[in-house]
Amino acid sequence: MEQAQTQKKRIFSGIQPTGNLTLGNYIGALRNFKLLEDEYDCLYSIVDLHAITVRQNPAELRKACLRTMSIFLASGLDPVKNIIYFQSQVHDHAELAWILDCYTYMGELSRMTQFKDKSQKHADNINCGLFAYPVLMAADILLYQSDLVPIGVDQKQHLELCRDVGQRFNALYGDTFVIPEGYIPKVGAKIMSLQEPEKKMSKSDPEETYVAILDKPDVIRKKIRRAVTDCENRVLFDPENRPGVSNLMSILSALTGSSMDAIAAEYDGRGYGVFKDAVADAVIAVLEPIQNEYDRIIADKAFLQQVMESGAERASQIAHKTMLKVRKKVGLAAWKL
Ligand code: ATP
Ligand code: LTN
Repeated sequence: MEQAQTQKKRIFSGIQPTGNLTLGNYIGALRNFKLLEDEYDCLYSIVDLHAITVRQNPAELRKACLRTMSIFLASGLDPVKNIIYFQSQVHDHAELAWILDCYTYMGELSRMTQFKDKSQKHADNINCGLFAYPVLMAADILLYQSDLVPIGVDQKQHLELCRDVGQRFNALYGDTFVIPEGYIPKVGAKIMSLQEPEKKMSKSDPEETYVAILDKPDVIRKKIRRAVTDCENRVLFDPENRPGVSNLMSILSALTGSSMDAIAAEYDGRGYGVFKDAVADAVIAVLEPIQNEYDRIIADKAFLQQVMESGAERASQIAHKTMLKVRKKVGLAAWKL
């Protein structure tokens, strides 16, 4: 008798459909999704419930959801190998988040740096969803019994919280959830703003601070040429003292695989103009093919609809199993799922 095939490990990650996806999202998260699709069982979600923790224009949000899904597909993710879907179309996310809210402490959530940052940015709308955002993220991950979570370094604190809540639940009720590990890239886990290189590149900041995945080549070149560096004209990796040039070196290294030493050896002494053009060339070489695919995919609404429906259905099947287990453990009616 042939042995049953061993189950592949599972991956879950999510990206918010807010604004334009950036080069930071691509290097820190999206391109790793593709690298992992053969070795793992992967779910990639467009986390629209997370997006509404800050005010969104409804029509714009719906479009951004489709744009984000099209970018996932254009970057090469296979919708058969991977489950690609909208978070809000699998109701179990919200249900598990509510249950886990009851196992998460106010003190834990008050310490989250993203909550502190976003409360400052949106001082007129510090809502409960923004506060409980990391619990919904924990629910996303735990719902699928995920082993690995590809993220940029800014999400490390949220992943720690997810592990803590999962472990707390397991300790109370016996093994229920797989406790996940993060998958954070060695280079490019935190791409910085082009204008304020001490800050993370973020899609909700002004246009000139980021390269969007969909920026056309001339715009990419212009933005990189205008990126803040310093007046020393040296191409040396030193994030503390030369954050701007070090950020550009990280981008080049992440996209070409060259080491920082090799980049310094090639470009130091040749001036920032030559170096910035090389960075722009590397970014364009990676993004242009994605943009061409994107134009084709975003126009194919029937295909998008089919990916969306089958993704939600496949995700729901896995999610339901966990929910049944969780409902039994906490004492909720569990026979009607
Ligand atoms: P926002 O600015 O709207 O808060 P964001 O740009 O941080 O959003 P998310 O949707 O929250 O984007 O993040 C999606 C993924 O991209 C996460 O895994 C996150 O860690 C990663 N990521 C985001 N920005 C960067 C960055 N500058 N460098 C590396 N990874 C990043
Ligand atoms: N919180 C993440 C997006 C996100 C996520 C997830 C990432 C929501 N759920 C689950 C990994 C796994 C962010 O703001 N970048």
